[in-house]
Amino acid sequence: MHPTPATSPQQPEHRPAAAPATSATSGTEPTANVVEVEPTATAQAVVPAAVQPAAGELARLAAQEAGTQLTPAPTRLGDVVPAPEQVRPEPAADFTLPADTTIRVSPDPTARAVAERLADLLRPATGYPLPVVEADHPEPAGGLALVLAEQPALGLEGYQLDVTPTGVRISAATAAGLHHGTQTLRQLLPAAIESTTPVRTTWTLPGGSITDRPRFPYRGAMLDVARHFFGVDEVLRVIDHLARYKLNHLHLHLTDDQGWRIAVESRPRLTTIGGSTAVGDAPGGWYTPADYQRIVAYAADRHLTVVPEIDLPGHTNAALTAYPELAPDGTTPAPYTGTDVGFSYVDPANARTYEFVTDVLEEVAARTPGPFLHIGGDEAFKVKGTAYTGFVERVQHIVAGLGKTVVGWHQLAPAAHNEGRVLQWWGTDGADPATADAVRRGARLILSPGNHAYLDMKYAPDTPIGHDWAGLIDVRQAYDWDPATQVADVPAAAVLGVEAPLWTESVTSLAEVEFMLLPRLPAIAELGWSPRATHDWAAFRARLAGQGPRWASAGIAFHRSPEIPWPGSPTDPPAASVPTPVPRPRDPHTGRG
Ligand code: TNX
Repeated sequence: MHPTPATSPQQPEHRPAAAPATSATSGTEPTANVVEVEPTATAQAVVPAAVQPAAGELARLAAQEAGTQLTPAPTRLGDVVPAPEQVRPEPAADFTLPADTTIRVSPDPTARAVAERLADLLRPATGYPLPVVEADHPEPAGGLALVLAEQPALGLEGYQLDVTPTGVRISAATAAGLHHGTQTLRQLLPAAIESTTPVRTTWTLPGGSITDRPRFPYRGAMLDVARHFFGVDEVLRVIDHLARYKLNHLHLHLTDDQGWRIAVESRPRLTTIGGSTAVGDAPGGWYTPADYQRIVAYAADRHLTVVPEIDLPGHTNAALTAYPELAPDGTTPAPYTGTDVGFSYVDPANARTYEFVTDVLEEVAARTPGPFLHIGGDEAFKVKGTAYTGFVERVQHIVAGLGKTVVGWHQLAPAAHNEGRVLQWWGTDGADPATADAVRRGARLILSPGNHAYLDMKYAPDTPIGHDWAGLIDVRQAYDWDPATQVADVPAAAVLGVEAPLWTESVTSLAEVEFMLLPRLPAIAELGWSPRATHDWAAFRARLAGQGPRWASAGIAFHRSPEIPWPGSPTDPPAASVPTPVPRPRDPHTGRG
């Protein structure tokens, strides 16, 4: 590792000058980890076109190991995660991309942007030029067509994909639908399509039609950038992973006791002081307005909405180190780099607290194009009863005044209803009368049950990072639940969707993020997208297995769960005994290695 100045072009986000950047600088290292995959028996790797950015030690190991041991099978039309609503294979209708493939697209800027993104995805591995051409009535004509057209049955995010001997056509009523269709197209190509360098192979798609649309409108993942800070480039890579599985929201947990990560121009010390720390001895850091804008824009290009969280009234030690006048006793607390929760809070009885909250939320709202502002509300153990509900009601009111929809952890439930408010359920026993009551009063729910969707839980007792307070979560545990019936006395109609949170007390690098996300994130994504009728563990694990070679091709670290039949020759050792590239163990309390 080498220290990276905060002004390095690859690190536009701010880091405190004194803190040597370690884990988060991994994206800047030159590397020799170009993935050499054997995509099919006939494929040959071509000389790498460019040096690729490193994804860290873990990713290197994962790519090397999985790339050599996972032999992808030919892709069938139904081999898509999340499972599409309808799949109609036509075995005689396979189509092979010619080297002169053109992407024809309806003359609409948002559709064109989807076509450009598709070309960006397909160019590295194919090495084809893939020009994008607008046409009033795009036809595949021996290539690819993206057609924007009225199709009420497909809704806001659905698409239709047809592979015929004359090409591939994706049609949708919205650019979001076209985008999801391109993610399906990507999965229908051989796994080597994920290679970052050209691969010589036959780019054949299985023939037939897919008609698809999501079960729930909200499908998200959360990244905690407060306990450990992740730079812009790392967040962008996480966005790529979310987009693959048709998620449409990225929730950023931007503030906590250990660090404040978003610049607020009217309260500069929040970041210069509050942003300088993280768990253990890890470097701090924060996003400038331009950094945050880059994240929001990159997400929007992939049809993801950013949901910023400013956690209040608890989880505020970092804010209090910067603005101690908000602390209940007015004294400056020591910076906190441990992993306890529930001790800090802004004073709900102090008028300046609400000025502070207004200043912060106003700026964050102004920079956030999406409709949601997340105000946390969890584990404020020292703000009880009406002090807590009164605080929440005032903050909900501030959010509404900014034209945003309030989201908060389900501890918000006892507070009065506020038009449109959304509670994020993270319980583990599926019953909570206060939440059910809030739903009766009009709240909608995002489901993140701790014992299924918490991606900071360990996979198994020997998983070297992560927690186990909500249990161990391997892939089946992540997959085997139903958002429509998860919380007692909450009707399916009140469920907005699902979200997989990744808390990062023990997660210190991009490779560790990927290791915890994959392969569980696709399980949660499938619960949010696919019709319940497709829910079937045996079928899911077989489809998920096909994603392994794709991650390997792309150099993405993942956990080789023994529950999944990762492809490989019969002589390979069983997955459980394959040495899995795992993060080194850490002290669960300090987060230190
Ligand atoms: C609980 S879940 C928290 C977080 C921790 C997490 C660790 C929730 C709303 N609060 O502060 O990081 O557990 O699993």
